[in-house]
Amino acid sequence: MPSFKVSLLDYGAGNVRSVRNAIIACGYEIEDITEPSQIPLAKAIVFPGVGSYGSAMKVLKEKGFDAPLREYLSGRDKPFLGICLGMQTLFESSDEHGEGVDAIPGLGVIPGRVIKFDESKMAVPHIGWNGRILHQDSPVLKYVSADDDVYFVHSYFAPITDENKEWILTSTTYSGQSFISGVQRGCIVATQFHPEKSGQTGLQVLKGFLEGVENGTLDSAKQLDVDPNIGTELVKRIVVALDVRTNDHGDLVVTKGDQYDVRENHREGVSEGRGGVRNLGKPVALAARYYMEGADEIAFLNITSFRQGVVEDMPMLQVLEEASKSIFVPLTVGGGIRSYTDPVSGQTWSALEVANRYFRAGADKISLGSDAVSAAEELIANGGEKSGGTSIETISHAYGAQAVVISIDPKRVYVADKASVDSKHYVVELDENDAGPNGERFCWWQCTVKGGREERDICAVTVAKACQKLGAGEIMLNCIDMDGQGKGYDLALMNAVSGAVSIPVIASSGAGNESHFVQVFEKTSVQAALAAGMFHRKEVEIESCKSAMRDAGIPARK
Ligand code: 1PR
Repeated sequence: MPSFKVSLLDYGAGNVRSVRNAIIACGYEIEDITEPSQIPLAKAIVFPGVGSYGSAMKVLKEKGFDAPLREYLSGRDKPFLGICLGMQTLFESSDEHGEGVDAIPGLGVIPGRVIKFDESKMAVPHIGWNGRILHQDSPVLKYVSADDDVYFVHSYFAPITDENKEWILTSTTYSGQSFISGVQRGCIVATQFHPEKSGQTGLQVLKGFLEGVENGTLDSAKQLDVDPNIGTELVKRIVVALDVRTNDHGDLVVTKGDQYDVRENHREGVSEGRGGVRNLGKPVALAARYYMEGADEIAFLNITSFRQGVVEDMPMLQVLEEASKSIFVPLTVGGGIRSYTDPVSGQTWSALEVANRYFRAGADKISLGSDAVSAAEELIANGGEKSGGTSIETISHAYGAQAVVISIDPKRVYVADKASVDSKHYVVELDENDAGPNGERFCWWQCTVKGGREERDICAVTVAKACQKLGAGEIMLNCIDMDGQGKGYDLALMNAVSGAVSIPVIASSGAGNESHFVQVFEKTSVQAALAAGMFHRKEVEIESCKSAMRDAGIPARK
């Protein structure tokens, strides 16, 4: 039985539920720090950072936590674990929300300034699984092997300098940029990566920290010699999507569309008319299976939430609460996230308030579909001027760009003559084997909303660029034509959008076998590939996709 409770410094802006669940999974109880007076009495403080640097430091100051926290850290003899932003705040300042002299001051425990990745050289944020180079032999890492990848999601990093070198526990490289991915001096430990989202490896890091506190060996780390020529690389992610909706009996089931039609039809033994909603399993159980089988991320999409307010849609929140108790890789949730007015009471919820419910229920990222198209249309109608009021802007300001995924549902519009298309749409010339039904060699991708039920006069590339400008951190790029066909991804679409934005793109729709993952990573610059049907129908194992990727020289998480 552990001899202490973990003091969790939850300043209320982030999804700390996943950190709670991970600490509990390691067998420890939690005491929330709600008063500054609790800080000096804490046996071990865990500070999970979510959101932006500025908001974190502002809240620490407002709650009177900053001074006692500096005092707690001053002797380096009291156990502390900072996570992501919780590591960055240990430094002197950050360029997030203000560069140079306007930089927001941090706790100033570690020399150095946190700066942004160069988005002209790499996709930003740095999202996904990457390695660690060990600079110290620490009890915190005693249960994990040096080549186990861990999960990162951040746009800012702490550079290695002569002044902070002795703090480095681990370093990581991303597109040639080395950065501090873990620090330790004495009992102060912090990681840029998310142990609570790094699967079993992450839980072992937490276990190493907590055990070091328990048996008093935490400050026994020793410096290691580091080969300056070794680096690490961001692996390509496999995301599993679970399209969720209630079936005709009101049960929440995982279903899968065939070009967004989720009802069974003649192909599946239904003689005539429209069959029931395809039922491929229970959301939490299926997600847990994929987690154990090696999914790098899991996305729940509530595909009929455009019909009713998600605020009333408690089942989806319960799915997240349940799933986040036993699934320790990033969970994205989408479907119905936008502002709402209750038709009966007239009460209004902002998109941020709706998103807050999902984050508090355990989501790491939220996905905006229809509302993202509306936000893009509004930006364009305003001549590119941001209003500050869109769901993308308000949610990414509060939680960081990396917490906002845009789900685009486009369909191909084939044309024989490029000049026949309005110049506002991005038209692409197609390979001969990719031509339209009448041999058309050009196409553009028209966006839809409401699950493909309504077409909008805006193309996928325009929406992607606009949403990046509004603060989105990632694009989940579906394609209605390819959805559920098992013939591979729409490579032309993936290249058109990836070439137009600097944020990561997740390829989606159409995967049918291992070769489609190899193909999309070889022929496009997407950072992740999503599949649904082929996994739900147990046609292909996740691990066989990863081994096909490794055989083709494409990095995949173990
Ligand atoms: O518009 O913000 O309420 O979000 C609705 C969300 O639900 C969007 O992410 C939209 O893509 C999704 N959605 C809505 N209707 C459907 C449908 O199928 N009827 N899912 C639907 C679309 C996207 C993936 C899918 C991949 C891979 N599916 O989840 O699984 O395309 O499929 P495959 O590997 O089987 O080919 P809002």
